[in-house]
Amino acid sequence: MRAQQKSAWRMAVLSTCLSAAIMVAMDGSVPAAQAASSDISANIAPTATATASSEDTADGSLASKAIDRIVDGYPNGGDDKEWSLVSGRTGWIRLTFPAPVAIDHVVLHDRINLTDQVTGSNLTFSAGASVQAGSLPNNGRGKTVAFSTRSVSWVQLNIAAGRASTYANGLAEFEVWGTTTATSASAGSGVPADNLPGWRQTFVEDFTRNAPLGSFGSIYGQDWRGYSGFGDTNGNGQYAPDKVLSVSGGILDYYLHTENGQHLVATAIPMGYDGQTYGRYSIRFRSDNIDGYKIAFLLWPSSDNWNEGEIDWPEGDLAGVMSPASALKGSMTPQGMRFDPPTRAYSATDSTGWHVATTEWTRGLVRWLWDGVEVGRTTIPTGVPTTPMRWTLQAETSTPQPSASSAGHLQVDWVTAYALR
Ligand SMILES: [Ca+2]
Ligand SMILES: [Ca+2]
Ligand SMILES: [Ca+2]
Repeated sequence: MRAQQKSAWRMAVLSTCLSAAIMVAMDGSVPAAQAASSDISANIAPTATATASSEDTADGSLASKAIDRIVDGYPNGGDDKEWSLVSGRTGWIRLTFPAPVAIDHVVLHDRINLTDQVTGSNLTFSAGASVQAGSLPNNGRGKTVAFSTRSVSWVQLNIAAGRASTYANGLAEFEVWGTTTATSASAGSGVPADNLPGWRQTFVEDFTRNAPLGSFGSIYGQDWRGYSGFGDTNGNGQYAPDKVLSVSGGILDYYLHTENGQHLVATAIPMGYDGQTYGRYSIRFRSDNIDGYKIAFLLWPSSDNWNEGEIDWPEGDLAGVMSPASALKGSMTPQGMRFDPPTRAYSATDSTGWHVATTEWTRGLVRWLWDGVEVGRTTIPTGVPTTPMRWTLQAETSTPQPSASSAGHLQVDWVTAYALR
């Protein structure tokens, strides 16, 4: 799962920093926005008003902090990232929407500290039967509570019990999932060309400028071209962007192949080496079946300090199923990093067809989507990276290494990135 050799990163940084022209938001070649609108599933809780039976105003643990999109709190990231009762195990929090919304599940995150824990709860609604929510994972891992779709103006969590050590119950975060209409967002297969609920689009590339082999760096920028002239993670491939990367017909093409006994690979860096903290990253791509090659698209610490974490998605052999993972911030040992979630998840389909893979990285939570459907999410809020990371589209050799005759194309239709509003 480890995606890079330290020495490789050092060389990459040294070779590109001096000439780094930071890719600014919204590349000038953005095509006209699609006129289409579409219904998408989203966490709409932040559009609500939160009220509660009590809230700890002295510590800033307000009801509104349960819908600030941050899964954090005492003692990790501060009391002002969570909602807490003034004291006690029982109470309620209600989210009231400005207009009725159709919802079908919530995701509840307990306060992340291990002293306070909700052990009994239920949901009530402005319309429709109540739903048991039970106990919540003590560390703040999200608990999904699904129910039949209902149109409501408010939803309320009623906390009925807490573990014995509880001083004050509450929530790190209260997600409410429903459909919302987003103009020109992810409609069909076209490149998204607008903001999404809760997200501000900061980068988009649809590959509308042709770039023959050898010219990708001069046309799209040296940062985009990525590393050159040294070995890939397992040492069997060599980064040779000028023999691998080209653009035609609106598609970025990775031609993975062997020349003179050398397996040739490439890594594209869409947004430059500085990266950003938190974000939503989508890529539409497909691949031929190419034995011995894989992709590891990932977010990597801008500092190159692996101990800050690593977020991989999609990762897998070409063109197999894809799997996500997040290295736990601060988990470095001589054996490497620990990864979350503890159980591997996989995409529902392989990558021979066109698919959209999305990473959604917020404070305390990473979610991974395949064609808009959640494949997995992190389970340890305190392990989620909190420092800037760069988006890295890495194609490399796998194990066992390719034969000299193995060759094929990895194609990228578009990429886009967003920042938290
Ligand atoms: Ca929060
Ligand atoms: Ca807890
Ligand atoms: Ca395109």
